[in-house]
Amino acid sequence: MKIPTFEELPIRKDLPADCSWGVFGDNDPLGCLNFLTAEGVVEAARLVQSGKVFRLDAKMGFARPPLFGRAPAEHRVSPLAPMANDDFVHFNTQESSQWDGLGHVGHVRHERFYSDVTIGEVRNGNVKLGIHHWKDKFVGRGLLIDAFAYRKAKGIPVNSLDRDVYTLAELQAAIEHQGSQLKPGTILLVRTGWMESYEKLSAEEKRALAPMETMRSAGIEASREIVAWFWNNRVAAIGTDCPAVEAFPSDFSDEGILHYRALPLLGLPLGELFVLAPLAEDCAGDRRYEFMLVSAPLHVEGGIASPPNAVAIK
Ligand code: UVW
Repeated sequence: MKIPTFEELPIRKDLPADCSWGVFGDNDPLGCLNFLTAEGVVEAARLVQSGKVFRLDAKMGFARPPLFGRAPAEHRVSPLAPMANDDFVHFNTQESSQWDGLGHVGHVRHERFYSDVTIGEVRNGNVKLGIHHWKDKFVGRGLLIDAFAYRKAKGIPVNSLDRDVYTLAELQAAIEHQGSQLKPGTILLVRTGWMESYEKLSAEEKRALAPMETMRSAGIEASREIVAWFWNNRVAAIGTDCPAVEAFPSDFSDEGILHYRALPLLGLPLGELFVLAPLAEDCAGDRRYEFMLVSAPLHVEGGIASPPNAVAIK
């Protein structure tokens, strides 16, 4: 299948600029996950050499209170028989680590989600873009860009708990610094250092940071150039250890933000609040920043988002 370059998008004149709609067929629910292939899974399995497994999800409920005003998770044990138990977990799929599904954010001006889907379609079952379409698609080569370590190595200050932007040039330089390569069909993980800084805050400081109005975070550049680079390199998804992938605050009335460029326009899954520090430490130790990544999102018909349920296997 011939994939157009970013500069050749959109594939029809009546479609929004910089969108990939129709490249993988009408009503495609996968977006850039289409760059993950069966051959890619076999190649990714060859990267498993030490047998070390790194869980990429934070514990449910790690953020107290949850960020952006989201509700806390509830867990209740329910007796089934005198010596048997069940339990219930009631949670917002974005209260901890998460993949933003393609029904999460629609474009502010075009008022459409990926594949030209309407808000009505998403809110009435989300049949076309539900997370269930990803149930067995999210496996392939992972590559960690340790942008945080790169900055430290170069003596560039980082303030993860402020609106500090990791530029495209820095991500590219970090890849070179690591001796890594960006290959087609890669799930990118980018470490900003946010999670570790957050963990060091006091309970009071966490409470003060959590609301939408006061949240501040480092993140990656939001630009046409960076999404062109992702698309032209066949990046399948991006997971980060910060709350919004892009630096926050970001202005949701600005159609240039990464949430619009990635989710509705390109169908590029965004992952937030991933645990990357233990993986980064291991990668620095053996200088191998690539691994097999296995993510099994919730099998929920019409789901909007999901904990990644992800492991990196080295
Ligand atoms: C924000 O930018 C608010 O992030 P999320 O994808 O969690 O909605």
